[in-house]
Amino acid sequence: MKKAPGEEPDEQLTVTAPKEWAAGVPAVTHALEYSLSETSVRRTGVTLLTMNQVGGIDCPGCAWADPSPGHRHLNEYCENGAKHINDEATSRRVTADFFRRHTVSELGRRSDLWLNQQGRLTEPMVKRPGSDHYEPISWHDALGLLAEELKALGTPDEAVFYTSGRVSNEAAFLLQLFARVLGTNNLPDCSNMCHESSGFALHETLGTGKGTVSLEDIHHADLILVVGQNPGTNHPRQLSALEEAKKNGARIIAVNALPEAGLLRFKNPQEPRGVVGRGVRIADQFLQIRSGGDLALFQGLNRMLLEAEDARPGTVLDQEFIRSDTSGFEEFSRHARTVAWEDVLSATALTREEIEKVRDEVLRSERVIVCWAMGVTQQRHGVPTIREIVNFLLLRGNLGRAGAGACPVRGHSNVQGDRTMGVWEQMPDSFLDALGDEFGFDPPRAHGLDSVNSIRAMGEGRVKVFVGVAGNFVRAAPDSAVTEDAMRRCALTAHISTKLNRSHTVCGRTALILPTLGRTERDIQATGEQFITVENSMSEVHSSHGRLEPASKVLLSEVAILCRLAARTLDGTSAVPWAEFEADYGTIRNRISRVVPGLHDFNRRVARPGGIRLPNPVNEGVYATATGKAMFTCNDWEMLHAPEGHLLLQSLRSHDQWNTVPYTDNDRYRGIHGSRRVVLVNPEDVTRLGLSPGQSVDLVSVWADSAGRRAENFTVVPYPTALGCAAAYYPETNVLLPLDSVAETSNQPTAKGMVVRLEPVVAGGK
Ligand SMILES: Nc1nc2c(c(=O)[nH]1)N[C@H]1C(S)=C(S)[C@@H](COP(=O)(O)OP(=O)(O)OC[C@H]3O[C@@H](n4cnc5c(=O)[nH]c(N)nc54)[C@H](O)[C@@H]3O)O[C@H]1N2
Ligand SMILES: Nc1nc2c(c(=O)[nH]1)N[C@H]1C(S)=C(S)[C@@H](COP(=O)(O)OP(=O)(O)OC[C@H]3O[C@@H](n4cnc5c(=O)[nH]c(N)nc54)[C@H](O)[C@@H]3O)O[C@H]1N2
Ligand code: SF4
Ligand SMILES: [Mo]
Repeated sequence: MKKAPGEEPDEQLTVTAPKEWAAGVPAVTHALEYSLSETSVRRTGVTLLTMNQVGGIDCPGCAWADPSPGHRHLNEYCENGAKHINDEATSRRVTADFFRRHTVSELGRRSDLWLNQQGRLTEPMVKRPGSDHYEPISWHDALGLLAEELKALGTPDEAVFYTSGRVSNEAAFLLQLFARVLGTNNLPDCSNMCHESSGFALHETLGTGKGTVSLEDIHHADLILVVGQNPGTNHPRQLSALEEAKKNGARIIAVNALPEAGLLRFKNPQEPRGVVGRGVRIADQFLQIRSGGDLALFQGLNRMLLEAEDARPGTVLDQEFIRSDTSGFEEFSRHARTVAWEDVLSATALTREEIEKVRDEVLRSERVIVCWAMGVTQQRHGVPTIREIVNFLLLRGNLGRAGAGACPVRGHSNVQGDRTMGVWEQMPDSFLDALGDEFGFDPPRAHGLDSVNSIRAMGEGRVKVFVGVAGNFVRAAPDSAVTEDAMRRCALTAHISTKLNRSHTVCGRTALILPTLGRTERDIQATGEQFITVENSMSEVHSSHGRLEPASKVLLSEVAILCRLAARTLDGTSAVPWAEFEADYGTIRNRISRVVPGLHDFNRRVARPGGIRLPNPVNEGVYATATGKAMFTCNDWEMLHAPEGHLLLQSLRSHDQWNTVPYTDNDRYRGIHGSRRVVLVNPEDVTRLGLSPGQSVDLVSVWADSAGRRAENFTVVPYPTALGCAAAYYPETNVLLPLDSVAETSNQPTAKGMVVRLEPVVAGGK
């Protein structure tokens, strides 16, 4: 039985053998069990029936794409999509009475799971300076209080506006507009902690931060590499797409520190044969890589491809594509040949034969796609790793043609759209020029603060007001103790949220909870019912229509809250028609049409089934890079090293959580039940470190500042992870991740590459 100090006790931990397959009947039954315990049957049924259908609700879960309209199943959602929907559609409510019964300090001792289970937030609340209680406040007074605080700042740069990727395009566009009219680019977002490394690497080498493939491309690839990604849990319908690709003859290679369930076998719940039998084998080859070894792997692979071309000139590389579409090949080719095999093998913990097998698969394949996610981006070398993946694709011209390309698999359902709408602290001048022209103002040009730098600025008193639109910044951010201290130094923290989380309990001197409609809910404004739009990982923009009655009559939409806040703060000094925007979201989309390239005629085009696919210039052979071509790059690395007696720790998601929000204490596919305070360690490492299965340990992270960050009371679970590499859940381990431990250039926290030691907990105290 494991618990953090002050937390309510967990159930007893039980560990069973990890599953080899994902999805299938148990998955569906499990989702229904969850929904029945969380919400009324009617609310569940209404939401699920319209989920991911044309004219229905876009799943608020991950950003995986829907099949094209004629090809959707009746139940076009996965187990986890059903859980996310039901978590929002819960019939439980957090009322003013709840806050009378619980002090803020008491809520601060509750677990993430407990806070989320209390249900939907129902009315605006304020915590005043010196008080330990939230109390009700009217919308008028709440927004007035926040507006006054913003107006009183010495400079607008003393405020930050955080967003998380569940926010709609319309709300995201208004948020960045408000921040910029106010005068700041301080727009940190969850993307800073998610795919920032992808954005930086792809922008530099290809001139666009987005992936280049469509779902159709996945279906028609010959070879797909799934790198640092756990689709069975985090993008379950990606498995249906991989299954379809296999039916069409594709081969699949999984590169992961863990043998994740869905990567090995998949039982498709949509197909009769998914119900019985062993399902389809997904990965033809599984490379169990050492943490942070992916750059070395791709470099080794690229060297092998160059050498294969040397041996059989004109048969391996796409020389014509290299000549017409790329720059930097010669230098890259010289550099790649210097990579030492012993370095590659020790950094990857793979054998040369395993990498040769990948090379042979590549040589047999006309069309290759690389998919990747957090196992790659949340590493110190995340950016150069993705640059090396681009080198790999360029060598054989696997770009800009059907069935080939780069596929960074996005997390939140609209995280990509938020960026398209201008939520980024470093938007280029072309966007700022268009925004300024449209609304008649001069947007600030200096880059704003990202997530990590916002924490520094709050900690140093340079930022005084934190406004969060969705998300749970305090738990998502690294270095929990440092982040919490930074939040507490703010004069005011305000959160536009659907559900209670720790960010509401670790707050500034004044704190506001501004409860909002969820995506599942009907959104009625002065001109009638509204819909919102989102963009998935494959650049498809489509509408989402809420169907449920709102959780409370008092809730306002995100758009309404932002419009009223902006109008109050800017006091009629801006020419932006905030009231018109609130009344009719179509008027916001008209403006987006004129500011965002590719979204012209937005309202008309988004009404078509399937919506709009934003063009990717790379697929037209246009590269907005420094050389005007797709760029080969030379990438150096240093192996991620854990000193003797230490392990490399990755923090990851269980099957039963949505980011910072655990739904239960179980992780079914990994065989963990009843506790999240577990550390998965290779059995050989358990023995080597003198530990025993089931033993209680503290995780202590090692960093240059020797601050001795500690996460207490974890149970050692022997697990088939790569040797020397351990895994434990996020956000419980964020306390271990130093604020300064970030990926080169992207400044993204290295949540997959921590160095830790496991200290046995001595019975009776330390
Ligand atoms: N159910 C559910 N779905 C989700 C989310 C959720 O919390 N719950 N979150 C959403 C969000 S915001 C995101 S960003 C995505 C995240 O989707 P993922 O990136 O799949 O999420 P993680 O759980 O962080 O898993 C990362 C994977 O990388 C592997 N890995 C770790 N280190 C390395 C390494 O050095 N090299 C390689 N090759 N592999 C490594 C891990 O073993 C793990 O399988 O999921 C989205 N979907
Ligand atoms: N150690 C470690 N840290 C990580 C990661 C990791 O793998 N390891 N992953 C990182 C990644 S990839 C990400 S994306 C971030 C996630 O960071 P965030 O996006 O900030 O976190 P979430 O847990 O998704 O936020 C959940 C909260 O969002 C609010 N919410 C949900 N739906 C809505 C809505 O429709 N509207 C509004 N206004 N609010 C809503 C609810 O109040 C809920 O409590 O965490 C990052 N942090
Ligand atoms: S794969 Fe992602 S978007 Fe699709 S239903 Fe599942 S959680 Fe929702
Ligand atoms: Mo994410």
